[in-house]
Amino acid sequence: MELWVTEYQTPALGFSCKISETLRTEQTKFQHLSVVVTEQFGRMLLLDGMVQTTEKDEFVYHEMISRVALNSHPNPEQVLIIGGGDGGSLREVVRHPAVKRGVLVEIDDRVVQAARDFFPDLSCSFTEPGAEVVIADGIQYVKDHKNTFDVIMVDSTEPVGPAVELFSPGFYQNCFNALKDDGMLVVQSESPFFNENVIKMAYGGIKKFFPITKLYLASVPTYPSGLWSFTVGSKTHDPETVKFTEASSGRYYTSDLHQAAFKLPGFVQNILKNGE
Ligand code: AG3
Repeated sequence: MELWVTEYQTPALGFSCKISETLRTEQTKFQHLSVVVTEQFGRMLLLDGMVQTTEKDEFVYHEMISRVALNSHPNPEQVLIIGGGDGGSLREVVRHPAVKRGVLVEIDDRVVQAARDFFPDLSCSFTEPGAEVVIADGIQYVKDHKNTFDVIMVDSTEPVGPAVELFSPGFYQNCFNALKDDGMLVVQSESPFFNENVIKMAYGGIKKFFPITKLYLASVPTYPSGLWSFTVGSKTHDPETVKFTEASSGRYYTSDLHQAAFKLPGFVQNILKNGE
């Protein structure tokens, strides 16, 4: 018998992968978690039925949520990640030469455990020098830390369940306050094809507090529509300007692509205009 896993990306569209094995399926305190082995993308982590990461395409998202900010801030020594319990973003952060300390604040310890058990290429970050894993509510954590971080990254799930508040103006304001005077915030802001309103919320909310607010794109095959957005809020440095070059290239990220990612299709420009 063939087994398939399907994420209903919209009420009218399913994304299905043939699976050879289910490694874990459980209800945690916060969400439903599963880890399956897909033939196409290798191991896949799903939360509440939504694909979070796969072995084969994780590099796109993790490089792009991290390296754009890290390579446009002149000295990102102290970095905070909210969410991202799989460790992929933390891996990118602790590998960056300027970073002295990368703090990951994840609300659900079962996500961290699933990464330890099944995603060694992501969870390798947990034990690297400078890495700290805190199991706590990121919303409270940013409230409790003022003027502390150079870069904050919000590697959240969709704005449902525990993540709703991570897309609110109040949260962005607390991030602003948790950043130093030249700090930068970057958040994952969903698909311009299917989540126009999320983009408007993230971009509009960040723009209220950060003098420089910009959106950029990357292709993530396993996420809804395959085209994914990230929004950066910056206090002083322009995130479109690359400070490092070839040394920081990855499998997806390059210094040319850094700049190209900010060049937006017309319909995406319109989402931003209409959201203002
Ligand atoms: N966080 C963003 C995943 C959003 C995917 N949405 C969906 N599948 N509907 C990814 C966490 C990776 N560290």
